[in-house]
Amino acid sequence: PPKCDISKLSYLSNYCCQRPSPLKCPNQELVEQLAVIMRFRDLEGEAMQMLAYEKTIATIKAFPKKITEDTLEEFSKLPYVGQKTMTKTREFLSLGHILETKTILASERYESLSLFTQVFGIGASVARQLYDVHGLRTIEQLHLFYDVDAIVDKDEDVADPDEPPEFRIPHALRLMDELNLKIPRSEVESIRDLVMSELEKIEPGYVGILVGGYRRGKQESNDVDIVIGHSDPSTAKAKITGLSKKLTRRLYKKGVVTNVMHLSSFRAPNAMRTAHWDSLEKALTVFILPPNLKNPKAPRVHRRVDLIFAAPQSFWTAVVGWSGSKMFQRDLRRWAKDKKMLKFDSTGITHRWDSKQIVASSEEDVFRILGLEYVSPEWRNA
Ligand code: DGT
Ligand code: MG
Repeated sequence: PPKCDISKLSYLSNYCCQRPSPLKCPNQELVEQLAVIMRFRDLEGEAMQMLAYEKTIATIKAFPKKITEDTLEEFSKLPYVGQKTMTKTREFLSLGHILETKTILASERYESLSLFTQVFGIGASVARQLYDVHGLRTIEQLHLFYDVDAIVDKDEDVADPDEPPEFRIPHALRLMDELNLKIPRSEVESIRDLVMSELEKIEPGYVGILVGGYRRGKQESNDVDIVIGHSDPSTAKAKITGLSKKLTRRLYKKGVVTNVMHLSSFRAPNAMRTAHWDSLEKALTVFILPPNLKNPKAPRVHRRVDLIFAAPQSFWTAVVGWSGSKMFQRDLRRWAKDKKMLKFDSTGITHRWDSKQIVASSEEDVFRILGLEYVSPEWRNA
């Protein structure tokens, strides 16, 4: 992706999409302490409070100065930095930690709820139910509760040779330790190469861009996100439609895809992610790479891989949307709505008054249409 001129961005803006947000900021430790409180609010279902923390944290990520007694005054004037944040920041400066964070980290409730929500398919409200109603505390107890061994084995008996089995909570529990391992950049690239070579066999001309945290420069990712398009604009739409199913079936037959958790071209009401923000065709899958011929003893690990299929008129908005971060994308929407009377999501940019689409021809074009300075992915870590 092209580089950007960060002197044209400002950490004072109310919108993440106008601020330069690096992967690691000078106040990373404070960010991590506040993130525990944010996470706890999320686990408790306190959406507004969680969002308030998300906004404050995003502001701090773009503040280029180390917060000290000398810079505290300037810090206090930043957007979304209020009295509560100032109290906690002062605690952090004098104690080296935030008192509430310490209490949360020591609580059994936080420990169990965060553990439970690491399982794909278990969101905060189910986790609270497991904790409050069923009295569960540990992963071993979840295994018994969901009858993991019986259900997964039964599934294997009835497996359809053409369709990858749906990834459900018992599968997620069985693979939890593997799926929690971080993915190095080299493996992210191997997964992309494998997907592209399989697409090439279906039909030449497909293009794929690695998005998500990888594109923002993360050394280790939690999953792999790939936006897939086709280079021939006149036939691309037809070549993308239905591709998620075609591709995942092929990869399943090869033993690369082991499960899918969501396969669709529309919003799925019961999707395992909390929200699907666009109407792009996508396949949320579990992969396992074939044995490495150079290193046959290397452990093979199941990985979460999201494949997003975009027709030409959606391609660049899909790349921007799926490159994240979540807060960066959120503020692109907010900016488009508040300032431009436009609607932005990964599917495209449209006029609010007549839903007419404005098609972007590059990533920079997306920013130009929205009336924003271009921000390159490594500065989108809001
Ligand atoms: P990680 O945890 O290392 O995978 O970090 P990210 O930033 O890659 O996070 P991830 O994979 O959850 O999501 C990638 C980006 O895509 C994220 O910044 C926001 C966006 N995103 C995630 N889920 C959806 C979705 O359902 N629809 C749309 N439009 N965007 C999504
Ligand atoms: Mg990702």
